[in-house]
Amino acid sequence: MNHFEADTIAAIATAGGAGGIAIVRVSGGEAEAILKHMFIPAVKREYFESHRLMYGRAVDEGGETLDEVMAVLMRAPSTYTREDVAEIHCHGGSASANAVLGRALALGARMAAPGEFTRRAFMNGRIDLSRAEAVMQLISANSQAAARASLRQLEGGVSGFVRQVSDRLKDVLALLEASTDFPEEVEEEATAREVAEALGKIAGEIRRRSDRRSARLLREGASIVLAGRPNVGKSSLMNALLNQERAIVTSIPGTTRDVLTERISIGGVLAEISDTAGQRDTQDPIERIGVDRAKRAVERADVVLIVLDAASEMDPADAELVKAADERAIICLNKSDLPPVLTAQQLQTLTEAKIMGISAQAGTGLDALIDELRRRIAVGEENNGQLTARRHIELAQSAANSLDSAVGAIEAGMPLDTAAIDIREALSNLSEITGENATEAVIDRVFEQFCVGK
Ligand SMILES: Nc1nc2c(ncn2[C@@H]2O[C@H](COP(=O)(O)OP(=O)(O)OP(=O)(O)O)[C@@H](O)[C@H]2O)c(=O)[nH]1
Ligand SMILES: [Mg+2]
Repeated sequence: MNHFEADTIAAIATAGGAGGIAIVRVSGGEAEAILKHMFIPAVKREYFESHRLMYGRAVDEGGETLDEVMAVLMRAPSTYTREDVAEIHCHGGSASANAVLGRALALGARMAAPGEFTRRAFMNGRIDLSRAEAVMQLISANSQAAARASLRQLEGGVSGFVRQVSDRLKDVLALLEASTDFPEEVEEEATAREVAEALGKIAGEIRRRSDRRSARLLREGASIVLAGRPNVGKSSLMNALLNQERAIVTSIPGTTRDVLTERISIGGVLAEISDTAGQRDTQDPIERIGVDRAKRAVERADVVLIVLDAASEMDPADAELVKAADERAIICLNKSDLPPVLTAQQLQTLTEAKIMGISAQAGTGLDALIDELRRRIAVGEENNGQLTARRHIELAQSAANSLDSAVGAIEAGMPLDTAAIDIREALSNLSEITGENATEAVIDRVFEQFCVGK
């Protein structure tokens, strides 16, 4: 891609609100001239050395001090945008940064659109589209795991994967073309088998990398919901897992009325844990709403902790929950500090779900429970390099589907060039991930989601 002619843009690059420093960023051909007009270094100098931080004053057109600042001029091409970039580090809060930005605009810069700095990095060929999206994801990452995944993309994980898979598909395509161009020299049936096998393998790899569940876990975190009849100790367990007295605990059944959600980090994956109202038939209209909300929370959960009271007989509400337990469920047999009435052996005859004995009050069994939760919501190492952006996943899945249909065509004994069409389709989807053949509209949509100043 060529360096493209553009005007000079400016924006506040740091988040709004109070803070130690705020940074005004200017990028484009006029960045140096603008900086020299509005910044007076404490140590007088004619020439601004590139990439060197200078202390001084930002001044208005009359030479009055706007703020005491640090400034740096970074000459192209070793900059974020590959254009000349100036950054002025002002005192935090919006007043000073706004005054400095206002001055840069008065000197001829234009206010940057959302994501425009990163868009320029893309247009100037410094990063591909998937890396630009990684920048955005990193900014909004809300857990260590999400940040790590974004960083891997930023380091080119997605681009590398796309390149590697595309190269292999091109090899397969070459093989197909040889067999259709010189049918007399190629063993058609052996080629077909070889191609189908290679395509199936590639499709599988693409699918593993574009697993929707792992992507959602990385992006949004997992949701863990506590469910159970009243008074079994759901709120006590919530507090024990959070290590704080968050939910109200009493011996009165029906204490919790609403869904109460808190965030915790389990093995670097962000999780939202929700305490819910005890599930029972009730005449109390408020409690009934709470029970409905509890049921809906359970439907959406990644993991459901079904809490039972080990010190009392199972009642019909317990039985219903145990019967409904699916692969997301962990049955927590709580109050194991009391003399046992309901046992794990009894439950095993009713459900396949994992059963764990715990005491929310005494704290026993909680480490094992947390380990189990960690295993359930972990995004496995085999998903190292997992695509996390929705756009990438959609494109990767379409590519995998095209490859499946190529395999289908070959297995149905159709001519090999039918498969070639599907492979080209898959290649086109893959190249859209890195933006090689992304349309202006796709590019616009990607950068629209950025914040101003990035
Ligand atoms: N002995 C013992 N008592 C417990 C344990 N966990 C909770 N309790 C007691 O059980 C009672 C109910 O606890 P909660 O945590 O409020 O129960 P809940 O399931 O949230 O109840 P609702 O909000 O009414 O649905 C309280 O008196 C707790 O102290 C436990 O592990 N052992
Ligand atoms: Mg409760």
